[in-house]
Amino acid sequence: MAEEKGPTAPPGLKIVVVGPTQGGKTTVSNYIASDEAVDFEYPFEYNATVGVRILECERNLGGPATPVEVWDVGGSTDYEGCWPAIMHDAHGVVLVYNPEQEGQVSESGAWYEYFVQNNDLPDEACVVFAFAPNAQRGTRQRVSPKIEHLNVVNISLDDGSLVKTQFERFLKAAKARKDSGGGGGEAKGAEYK
Ligand SMILES: Nc1nc2c(ncn2[C@@H]2O[C@H](COP(=O)(O)OP(=O)(O)OP(=O)(O)O)[C@@H](O)[C@H]2O)c(=O)[nH]1
Ligand SMILES: [Mg+2]
Repeated sequence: MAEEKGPTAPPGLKIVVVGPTQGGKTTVSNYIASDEAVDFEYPFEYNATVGVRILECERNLGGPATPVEVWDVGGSTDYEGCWPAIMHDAHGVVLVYNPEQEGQVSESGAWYEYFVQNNDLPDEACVVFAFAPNAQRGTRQRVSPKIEHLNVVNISLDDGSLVKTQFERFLKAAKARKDSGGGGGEAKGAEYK
């Protein structure tokens, strides 16, 4: 029989993937939530995400496997009304934009302000993937001055494994923050002893 539990924090991590429309959020989300050593897809068909999709996976971050929810948010501002609910209890934000699209470079700053700063998340709770699908490795990509102090990782379609490594490192840090009772999620502003 299930043991009755006290009001403890849920065991998992909630990660919200945001950024301008067609920046590559769904592409990156599918990749980071997959358990297979898949690579980014060829050929590619774009379908706008309506509202939000939630992908569930488990990751070994030390100790028992950690359940991870990846919330892939549609980039259209039509769903803006849902954003506060989407951000509720989030432990981290993955910001994805296409650095070869001028509009997306400046928009990425606004996404950071809304989803990270306005939610009182620390900058460490945000990783940025600048996704230029067909860029040559080593190409210097454009970054908005508002987010250049963050961990900005340049990726192309050849960089699937780099995304996985960076995401795992990001999750480990998010788990450490959560376990120590700080930096977002249900632990925000609370003191756990
Ligand atoms: N996986 C993949 N992505 C590509 C390819 N070619 C282009 N892309 C990029 O992927 C982008 C859109 O993909 P999505 O991941 O669906 O974009 P999104 O950010 O989820 O878009 P919304 O859901 O509308 O907010 C395209 O606009 C291209 O920049 C390709 O061959 N494979
Ligand atoms: Mg999408």
